[in-house]
Amino acid sequence: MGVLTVFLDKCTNLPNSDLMTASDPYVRLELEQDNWTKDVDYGYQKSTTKQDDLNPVYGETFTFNIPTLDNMVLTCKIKDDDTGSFDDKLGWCKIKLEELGLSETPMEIERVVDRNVITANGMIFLKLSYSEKEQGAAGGNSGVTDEVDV
Ligand SMILES: [Ca+2]
Ligand SMILES: [Ca+2]
Ligand SMILES: [Ca+2]
Repeated sequence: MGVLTVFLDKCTNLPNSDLMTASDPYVRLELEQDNWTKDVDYGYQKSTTKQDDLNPVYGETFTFNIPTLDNMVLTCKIKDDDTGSFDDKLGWCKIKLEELGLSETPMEIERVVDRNVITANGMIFLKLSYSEKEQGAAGGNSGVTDEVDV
């Protein structure tokens, strides 16, 4: 097993979708293995919501336990928190992890999430790293598996 670490830095120039105030953006990180035959879902994680902020700074770290980077796709969806109605979409991007050559040293990634002609594009800024972690590899106790409470 390995561990994918996603450091969500910030977003910039997000579109506004609220009438009297600015958008209240949060980021939903979805991880999926996009296979030829059958896709494998590795779930999603959500950032906090930043109230009335089109340039939200998060500084939040998320980890996913995954067996490999092969065919892995990280989808970032940015949405506006709207109580009482469906959350508006503010932007999204798909990042193919296999092509990046990730290592344990965090790699800075910036992607367009909302393409604009006149104004600046909406962007997301992340740092991604991946480490292959051996399970239960503490000393030479072969045959003994560490139990981890979740
Ligand atoms: Ca809205
Ligand atoms: Ca708002
Ligand atoms: Ca809102």
